[in-house]
Amino acid sequence: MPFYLGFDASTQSLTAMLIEVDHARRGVAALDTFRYDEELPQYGTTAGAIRGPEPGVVTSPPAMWAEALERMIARLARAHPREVAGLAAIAISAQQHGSVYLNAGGAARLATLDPRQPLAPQLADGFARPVAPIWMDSSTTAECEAIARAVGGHEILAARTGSRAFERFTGPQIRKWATREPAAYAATARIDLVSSFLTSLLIGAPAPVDPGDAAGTNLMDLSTRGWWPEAANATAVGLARRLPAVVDAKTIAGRVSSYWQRRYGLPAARVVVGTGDNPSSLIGTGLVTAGHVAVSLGTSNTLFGLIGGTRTSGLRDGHIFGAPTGGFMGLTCFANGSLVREHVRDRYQLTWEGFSDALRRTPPGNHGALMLPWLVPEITPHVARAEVHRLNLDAEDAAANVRAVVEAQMMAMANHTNWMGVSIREISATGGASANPEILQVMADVFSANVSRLSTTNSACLGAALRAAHADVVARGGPDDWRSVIAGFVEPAATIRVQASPAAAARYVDLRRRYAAFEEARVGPGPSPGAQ
Ligand code: XUL
Repeated sequence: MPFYLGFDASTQSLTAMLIEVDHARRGVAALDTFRYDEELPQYGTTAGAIRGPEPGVVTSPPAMWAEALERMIARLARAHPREVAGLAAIAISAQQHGSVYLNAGGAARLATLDPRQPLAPQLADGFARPVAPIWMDSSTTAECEAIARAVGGHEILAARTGSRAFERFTGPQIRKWATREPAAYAATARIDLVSSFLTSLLIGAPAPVDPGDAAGTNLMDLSTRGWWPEAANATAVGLARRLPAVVDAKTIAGRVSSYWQRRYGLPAARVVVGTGDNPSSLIGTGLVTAGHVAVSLGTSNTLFGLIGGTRTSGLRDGHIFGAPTGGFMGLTCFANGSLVREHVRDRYQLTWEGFSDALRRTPPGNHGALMLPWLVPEITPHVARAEVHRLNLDAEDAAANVRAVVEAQMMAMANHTNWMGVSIREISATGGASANPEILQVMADVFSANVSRLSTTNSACLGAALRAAHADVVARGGPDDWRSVIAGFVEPAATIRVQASPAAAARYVDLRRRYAAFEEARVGPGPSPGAQ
């Protein structure tokens, strides 16, 4: 009776989900999560990250991720020995864009880890760079422009790689490191994405990346699903040989290494190539066919769905990534997600129940009050510095400010996803805040769509476990059939299904236009895709 294990290494926490996939029994056998700040305080992170020293710089310690992985495996082996012994395959989902820099010793050490010793200290001198820049970093505007200029402009970069140059993308981050620290870059043997770093730790060898995560680098050619030499050359000298291979998303990267087998009694289970949290959520929300989108309300807010073709012309706000199902997915990402919701809750000394109550007590449209809640530099639209703006809104009115934040997040998502060319009638909501029906009601009204919440809010982690199951079935010679793999796992929770109120939806037609004008007045229409 096979069990499958998915890990989701998100910005703030590591989650593990064990699922059982059998004809008779299908379901979640175990779920465990821990927050880095609380369980590994010695790394000094806040919400999993370290800000500064320069403005816009946001990093995490990769050693913390390695230690978190080991602690989680130890916990699972202790608490669920039967399921762990029956593991057939494992897959990683991880925050996208972050990069881990190993020196030659670090890359070689993967294969020679001593099972009598903990993992993190054995890697300590293997990092060419002790920190990993993560997706919240917004410090590479100059590098974005330089890379775009070198390949012929943002529009060409978008057409080839699925995105114009974005500050958090791995390519601009690598360029900054390589130009500022040339000696350390020269000593870098390998640059991993977070997903391939953790997968490498599991298999004890350098792991590849899939086209979902590789597309978040500004370095992958969508048409070949391999690295684009021009972009690699525009980014850093000798980059291509330092990058992991890009392979199909159902590739088995290796087997669980002897380190984990000997230290924690894991079987030699298959390990599937890892992917980003958004491609993984695509599976975990059951979006294996086009025409349906998901909104994830996590540290970042993202809206994504499968798309037909690649629609890259004029691509300014969003991204095209490879999808785990083999085609392409569109995605738009907003940096001001859960941190903003938590900030308003705390600023007005509310509980989450009080937050919901504020939404219940205020009318859709908020009497015309608007807010631009950019507490951290925003990705969509591009806002370089944290700033908050209010219009017709009293900063002391707690309830109106709660509604203004939620409406702003939903209107920004609705306005900035037109490029996907999908008419949005059905939304699957996921991520922590999707547990809140009042937030989902605002989503339904703003998008004028039906919203359903799936029974898990951990869709990235579920997606990882399902990817493990799918790749294992295919590796055993079974059918490449996503529908049968996800069946029974991604049904919408019966309890939460929200419909738009026609009256409220009508009010947002005008308010969305006013929100767009307010936004444009503050940031301008943004860099044109052709601008250099
Ligand atoms: C997507 C993005 C975030 C991260 C963190 O482009 O930057 O969603 O993957 O979750």
